[in-house]
Amino acid sequence: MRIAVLGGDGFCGWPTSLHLSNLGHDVHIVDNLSRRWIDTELGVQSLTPMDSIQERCRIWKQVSGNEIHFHLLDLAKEYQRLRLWLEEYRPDAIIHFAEQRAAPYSMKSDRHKVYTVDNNVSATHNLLTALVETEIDAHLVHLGTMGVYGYSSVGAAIPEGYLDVEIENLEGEKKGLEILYPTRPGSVYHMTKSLDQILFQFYAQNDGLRITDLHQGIVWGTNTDQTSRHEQLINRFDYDGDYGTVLNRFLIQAAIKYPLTVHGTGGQTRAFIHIQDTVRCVELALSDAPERGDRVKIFNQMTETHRVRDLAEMVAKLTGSEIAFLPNPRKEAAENDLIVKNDSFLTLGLDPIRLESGLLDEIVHIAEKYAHRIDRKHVPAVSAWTKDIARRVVRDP
Ligand code: NAD
Ligand code: USQ
Repeated sequence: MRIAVLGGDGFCGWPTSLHLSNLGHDVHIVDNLSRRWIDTELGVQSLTPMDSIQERCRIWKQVSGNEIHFHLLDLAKEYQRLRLWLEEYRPDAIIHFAEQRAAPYSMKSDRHKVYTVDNNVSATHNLLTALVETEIDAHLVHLGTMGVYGYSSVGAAIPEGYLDVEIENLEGEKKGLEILYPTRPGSVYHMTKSLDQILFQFYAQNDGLRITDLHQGIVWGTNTDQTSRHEQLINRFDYDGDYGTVLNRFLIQAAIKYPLTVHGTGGQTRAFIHIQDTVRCVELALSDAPERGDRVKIFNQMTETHRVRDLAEMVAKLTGSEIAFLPNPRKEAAENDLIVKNDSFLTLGLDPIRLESGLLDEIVHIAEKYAHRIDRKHVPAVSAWTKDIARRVVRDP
């Protein structure tokens, strides 16, 4: 297939591009490199040394013999170029990773909120309307998030997208209705992913677009089979207070003897998936495309759930680190349970990598190896969800 990977220079997009290219697909990365600019804005860099996207593609060709093409294009701001690009390349499938993905970055200031909404909602909508206009019947696979649902426990499993409810009509008769499982996003970033869901529902229903939305948990780990093939193919690894995700942050904190930064009691339960399983899930989703006229297919893309304090204890046990319980910079439930249905991918053949088996390897081969690249001042998470919370944020545990 000819596959467009939008956001293919990012943490999930790069290993996915390599994985699909390795399977023999003709891969075209489209990216505006905004994530690299945001590193510059924040004064941070990936823990792992990343080459330019052009250099990465050159090395991949050398290692595999396969070509990955790179196209510099802003999906949110360059609608006409996007349409022309689609008309010229006519992909069979499109994987859409191209959004601002950090919740803390999206809550930093009013400017960051505006940027995140403008970028994410416009990118998704521009893509959908361009597909309609060009009459390209590509299967669109979008990376959404588990966090659209919020974390208020009701003791029931989160289904894969839809909920059957019963309502009473004016005659007092009970009628069945299928609705999108209700969202309750916990950040401006997560809110944009909830808005994406409505855009997908509309374009699938109105124009017959074929869409799969992957509601992914927190991705951990760094390398995949393909990024490990050459040191210059290494994946990015974010550790700073805005873009670093919780488990990857604990791993680098352990490597530099920084107390593990647990927000609040650490009673937050979240869904996780290894980056190797992310790329496999995208492959599986591509093999199971919806037909024209189908509702949006929604998969929960996660393999296990953990409480933040349990993760900190696991890392502390492996490394001897201290744990610091800090005032939470976010507005979120202090404690929650989380049960998630993920039958679709298991049925399609996913055999998940478990956290216990991969953690030590990640500490030794990534966190400790590149510890000299860490700037300690960028480790604290200081982006506060409200002005009140900002007054209580701790900058140095
Ligand atoms: P990332 O920031 O590393 O990659 C996103 C890429 O998209 C970057 O290369 C960026 O330059 C590009 N991009 C952003 N806006 C663009 C635009 N307007 N036009 C063109 N390119 C643009 O993020 P990631 O961690 O790889 O996440 C990819 C997707 O997966 C995101 O949509 C995110 O919401 C979702 N996701 C990520 C995680 C995670 O833990 N990393 C978990 C669940 C879901
Ligand atoms: N947390 C800590 N200490 C830290 C960092 C985070 O206790 O040093 C806590 C947070 O308060 C939160 C939890 O860990 O309760 C998860 O935070 P995170 O930054 O790892 O994850 P999140 O903000 O939810 O966002 C990440 C990705 C996002 C993706 C989402 C999947 O950045 O792109 O959509 O995970 S999910 O969480 O399932 O919505």
